Amino acid sequence: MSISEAVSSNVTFQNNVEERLQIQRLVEATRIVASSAGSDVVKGLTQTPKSLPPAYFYDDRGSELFEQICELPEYYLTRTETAILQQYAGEIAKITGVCELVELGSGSSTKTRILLDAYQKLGYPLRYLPIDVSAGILESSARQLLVDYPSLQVHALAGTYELALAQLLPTQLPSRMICFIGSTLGNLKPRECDVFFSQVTDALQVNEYFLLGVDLHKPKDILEPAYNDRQGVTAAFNLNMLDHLNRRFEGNFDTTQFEHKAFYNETEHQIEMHLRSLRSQIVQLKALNLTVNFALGETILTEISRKFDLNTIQQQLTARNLVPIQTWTDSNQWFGLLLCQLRV
Ligand code: AVJ
Repeated sequence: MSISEAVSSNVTFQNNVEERLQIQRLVEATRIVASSAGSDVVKGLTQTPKSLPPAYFYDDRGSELFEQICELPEYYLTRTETAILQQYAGEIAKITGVCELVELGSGSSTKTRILLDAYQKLGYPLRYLPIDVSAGILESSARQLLVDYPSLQVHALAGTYELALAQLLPTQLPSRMICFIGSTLGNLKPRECDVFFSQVTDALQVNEYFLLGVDLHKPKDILEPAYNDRQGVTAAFNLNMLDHLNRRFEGNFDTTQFEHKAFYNETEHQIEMHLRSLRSQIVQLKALNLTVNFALGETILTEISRKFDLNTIQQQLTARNLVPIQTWTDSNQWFGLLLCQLRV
């Protein structure tokens, strides 16, 4: 190939990336949401005990820190789920046939590549709709995917799951699979799970698919180190939520005056992550017109990470018409991957 040919094919290639990429910012496009932005923060910080929604972990910095968590030796979740996906992605693609992939909380889309590879291997057209609250990671990972998968079409949605699921257009391929991997379901309380499942079923046609990854029950001495890593990345991730609120809502949280606390609540089968105030202090969030008092030792619950029992979650999904047609797990039974199909 001559230099001029190489240059022009490169130009075509770049143009082609733009042609195959669409990014829609749901947060900014929707007026109702803009005006209520932060009301969940006000609600959480004015109630007792205090709490904050885990979605606020994921500004661009938080998404980077989460990527580092996934690599930690103590954080077995990503590694275990990746191995299950690597083993069964081909089977998943064969079962679903040609299908559009919608991913909730796509982040870096690293695990999604395993699925895309499987569909590509079968010669299927690739259409991917990543959804994430962090617009930065959404755009950079979409661009990288388009370079690596020359026939891929990406329609990225920046915003919350609720908003994105409610706004999905009819699929352009014969079927659709909504992917919710990584055990993010664990962030939802049981009642919130029910609401979420009905949002999923509303976004699917009968016989379409829901791929769910869940972290399973296991001993405390494996769970607790995964959320208290030796390098302190999880602590930085937890504390970054306060920095995020400072940036977003003109706040003055002093992150040196809070500490990370994570433990397994064995009765509820959930990891709880808290930020504990190291002194009595007053914090202001100007943009929200909010003043918050903290007592010494008072905590903010920033996340629950529920651990599931496979039989129970299968029954719950079936009760919501999301019938598990195939369930895979690793040899330790640490993590579960469920392929469900919407039935009437
Ligand atoms: C992305 C919600 C699955 O609960 O393990 C990692 C988030 N929090 N370390 C989890 C998280 C602390 C993670 N999820």
